[in-house]
Amino acid sequence: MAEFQLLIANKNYSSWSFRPWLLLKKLEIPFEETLVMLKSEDFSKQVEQFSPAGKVPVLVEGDEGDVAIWDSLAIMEYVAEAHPEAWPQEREARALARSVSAEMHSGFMGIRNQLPMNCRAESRQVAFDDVCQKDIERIQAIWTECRLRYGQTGPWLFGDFTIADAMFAPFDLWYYLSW
Ligand SMILES: N[C@@H](CCC(=O)N[C@@H](CS)C(=O)NCC(=O)O)C(=O)O
Repeated sequence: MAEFQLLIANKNYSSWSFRPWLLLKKLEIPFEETLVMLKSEDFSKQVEQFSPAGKVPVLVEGDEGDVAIWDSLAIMEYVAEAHPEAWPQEREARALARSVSAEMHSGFMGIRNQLPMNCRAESRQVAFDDVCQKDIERIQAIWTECRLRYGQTGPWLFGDFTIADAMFAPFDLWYYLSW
C-alpha cells in the first residue's frame, strides 16, 4: 500500500491535478493515483469524503485517510516538508521559487481563459488578447530570471527540478507543443 493516495482528474485537461502528480513522479515518491472524472455524477461524492472544498487534487495519507490535503500548492508544500529537495536549498532561491509558484497559483487569468490545458491538442490556433499576451511575457521573464540566477546546475528553473517547475509545467508543455 502506497503512503499516499492522489485523487485527480484527467491530467490532459486538469492542470491543477497534473502539477502535484508531476512532482511526486519526479521525486520518485510512491503513490496511488485515483482518477475522478470531472462532471461525472459521483464526482462530488468521491471528492467530498476527503475535501470540503469539493475540488481535485486531493492528497490522502494513511490507510484510514487520516490526513487529507486539498489544493495543489498546499499538497506540494506538504510533500516538501518530508522532501526538502522539492524546493531549492538556498534561502534566496527558495524565496524566489515560492514567489513565482504563488504567482502562478493565484494569477495568469489571461492564459487560463484563453489557453486551457490540453496536452493532446495539436496546431491549436489561438488569437491572444492583450491580457494573455502580457501573461505570456511575464512567464518568459520569470523563466529567464530563474534560469539566469539559479539555473547553472541543471536544466530546470532552479537547476534541479522543484515545485516551481511543477507549477509552470502545463504552460511549458503548451509552449513547446505550439512552437
Ligand atoms: N486552487 C485549486 C484549484 C482546484 C480546481 O479548480 N480543480 C478543478 C479541476 S482542475 C476542480 O476540481 N473542479 C471541479 C469543480 O469545481 O466542481 C488548486 O490549486 O488545487
